[in-house]
Amino acid sequence: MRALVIKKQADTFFVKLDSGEVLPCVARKNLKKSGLFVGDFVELDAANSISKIEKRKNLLIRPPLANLDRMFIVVAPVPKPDFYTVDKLIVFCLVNHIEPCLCINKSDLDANLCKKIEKTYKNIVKTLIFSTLDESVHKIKSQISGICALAGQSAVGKSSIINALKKEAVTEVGTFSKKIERGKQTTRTVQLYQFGKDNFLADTAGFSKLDESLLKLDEHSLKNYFTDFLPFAQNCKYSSCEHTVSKDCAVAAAVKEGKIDATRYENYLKLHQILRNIKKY
Ligand SMILES: Nc1nc2c(ncn2[C@@H]2O[C@H](COP(=O)(O)OP(=O)(O)OP(=O)(O)O)[C@@H](O)[C@H]2O)c(=O)[nH]1
Ligand SMILES: [Mg+2]
Ligand SMILES: [Zn+2]
Repeated sequence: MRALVIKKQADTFFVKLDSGEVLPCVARKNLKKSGLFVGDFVELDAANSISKIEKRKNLLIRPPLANLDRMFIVVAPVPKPDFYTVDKLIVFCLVNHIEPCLCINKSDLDANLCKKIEKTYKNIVKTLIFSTLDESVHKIKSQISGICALAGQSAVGKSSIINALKKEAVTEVGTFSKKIERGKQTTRTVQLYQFGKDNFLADTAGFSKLDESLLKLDEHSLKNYFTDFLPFAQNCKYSSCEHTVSKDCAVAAAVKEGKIDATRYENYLKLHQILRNIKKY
């Protein structure tokens, strides 16, 4: 029988069957060793033990989560937006076949700044503007497709989004005693909340300080993941141009003309430099 791991608690894996039923299961020893993660699609044997893991689309380490389809990258007017983190997360998504969606939260605080952020990013990723303080937060619901997770710097409102939508989650998995819940918090378990039949949102506080080494990318290919540079890059004098020096570079020229966002370009240069240095060691 096929199932999806939606929560892990000590040695117990909570799996959702196609019927919608949620079962607590154990995994065969060999699987436990090689690793079994929330987001894994698995096979159950006759005794309801997990006997097989399906091939993964991707696997994230921090937070541990398999088969992520979509990432909601959250920013807000407060705390001051960290666009380096945003741009890095977008690259991370594209490299790992995850669809990025930029969520601009706390629109109640500064609607103009939210619109400005939207203008910069709307041709790069899907963008949503909302506030968790009113109904607009529900815009995110129709975007929850497959296995999704929230990402972004601390205090942008990721947990608030989960809390605003939680009422509508189909399954809130497991009712554990308060004591057990408290004991588990230190291990920072990942949990999938279900919205509709096959759509899930992970409640996690990870990703915010994603390590550049996790991009698993060499600096030469970074330019391909800044999709807003591509139309200009065709006019660089050399097709191998990595847009790091302004001579003969149409991307650098487009930045000067205000056709490419200057902060994005700075973030590109910073990331390019860091990836180049990582490779040396
Ligand atoms: N004004 C306003 N405040 C908000 C909104 N959403 C969240 N907040 C507040 O922002 C603060 C941080 O929210 P959290 O949901 O804890 O942020 P987080 O992203 O989960 O933070 P970490 O768990 O540290 O990564 C809280 O004080 C929330 O009440 C919003 O739409 N408008
Ligand atoms: Mg939180
Ligand atoms: Zn160039």
